[in-house]
Amino acid sequence: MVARPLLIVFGLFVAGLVAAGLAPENATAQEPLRRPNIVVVLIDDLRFDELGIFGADVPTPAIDRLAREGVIMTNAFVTTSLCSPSRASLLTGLAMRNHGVVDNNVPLPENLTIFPERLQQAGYRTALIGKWHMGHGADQRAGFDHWVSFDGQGNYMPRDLLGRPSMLNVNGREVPQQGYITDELTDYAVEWLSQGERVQPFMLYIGHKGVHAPFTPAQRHRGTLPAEAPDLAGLPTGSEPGTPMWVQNQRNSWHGVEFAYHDDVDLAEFRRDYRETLRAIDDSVARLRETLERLDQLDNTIIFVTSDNGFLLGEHGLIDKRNAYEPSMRVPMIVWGPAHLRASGKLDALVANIDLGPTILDLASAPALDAVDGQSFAPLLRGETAPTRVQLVYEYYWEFNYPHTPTTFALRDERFKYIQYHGVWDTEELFDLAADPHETRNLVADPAFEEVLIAMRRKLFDGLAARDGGHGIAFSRKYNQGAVFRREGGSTAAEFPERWSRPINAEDRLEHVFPDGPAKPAMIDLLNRNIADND
Ligand SMILES: [Ca+2]
Repeated sequence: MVARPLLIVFGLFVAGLVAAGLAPENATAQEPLRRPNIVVVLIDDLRFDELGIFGADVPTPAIDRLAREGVIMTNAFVTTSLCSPSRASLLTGLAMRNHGVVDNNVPLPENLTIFPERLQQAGYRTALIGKWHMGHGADQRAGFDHWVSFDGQGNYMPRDLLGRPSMLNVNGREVPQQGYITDELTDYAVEWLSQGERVQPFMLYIGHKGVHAPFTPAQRHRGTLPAEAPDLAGLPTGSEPGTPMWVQNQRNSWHGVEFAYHDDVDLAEFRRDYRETLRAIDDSVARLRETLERLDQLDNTIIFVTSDNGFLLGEHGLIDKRNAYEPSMRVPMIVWGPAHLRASGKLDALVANIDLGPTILDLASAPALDAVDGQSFAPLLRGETAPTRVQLVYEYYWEFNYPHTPTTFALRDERFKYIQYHGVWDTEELFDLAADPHETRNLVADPAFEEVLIAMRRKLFDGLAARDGGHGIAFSRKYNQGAVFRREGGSTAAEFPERWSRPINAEDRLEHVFPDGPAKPAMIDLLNRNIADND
């Protein structure tokens, strides 16, 4: 495999390398392998199941068609469920603790290499069109030959909520936004695709503003879908025994169903708006496909459709993302490219946002990134057998502006998920996803799962080690008190778990001194006896 990137980059030497037996098996001296174009459609906050093909009541025919003709990664996750940190992971292949974009305010460090830079080195033309959203400003970044972006979250419409014009940075020029953002970004993408000479492969990274809240559908889609409340039957309500206190408290907050966005959000209308906003993105995918077809580039293009994080729609009594529950950390991942990918249908391997860059570089036969936490799943897409990821480490760092979600560390393997909260006085969580896929039964206090708990705690700590082997927490400068309001007359603060209730001088009052394990009860006994002897 070492020779392959060289072979592809330096096409002039193809014949010689083929003679030396170093060519890919499906290339011949007469017909050198064409390097695929890459299109990444990054949708914001799209949960794993909110597409027509997954049964959602929203027409997404263009994305559904890509999924039907391509590959659906059924176990795709983010290693951090927040816009900027996840976007940094998508571009660098690094986990949050290693790229340092710990919240939505921190810029991507300039010294980090992103996968588009490697594509440029391999002869690709590259474009970022849409949301960058790491730090503030919209200035062009290394790795992109063409740049159309906006500050932060951007705006759906040409004026923001304060009436100020929405501005785009188009290759360094300040250009006012003219219309609805999803359509306008698509216009820019179509224009760029249409301009290129066909001697170089290209990579288009289109980062949509949609479907981020507050959901704002295109005018043509408003009122096109019914407002139906999500069916939450069988899903966690946030009142199950063993539910963390922070979850119960968040219910009546900016990110809870009782006081969502400090408003009286109706979940049925909320989801309708979400879905109607998604429709313009499906239109965008259709236009990009038509454009590639018109340019005779479709067959030589691999298209990724994914999201930077999931989104809760009432599960656990919550909305939004950030937490390590499945609807938050699970994302759609569709890969289309029948001419290049032998796999089709559904692939169940565990993949993550940190794998996107390594996978694209692998498919493009471009040089790999020097240091990554992700791994390529291109072999699976090519229909080869390859070792797959056995576990995912998840991390989210507390943000002062949304203080309801604590710093969260989690370990997810194919069966279990263990979640640990840092910096708060609260319970851990352990779920058996095979028996309880919706995470309704916290097994952390179940003696039958004690060994699993102990092993996962250890694996999580080891997995969270930074590149220097250490563990660190970073945070952002506080600039206001954050969204701290509570609804008048709403829920009061949560009670502590009953299992933590103790009388004075309980036998196990010092149990926190010892690590959990078979030896612990005897050690507690011994300690109690020693204390009694010394009385
Ligand atoms: Ca997001």
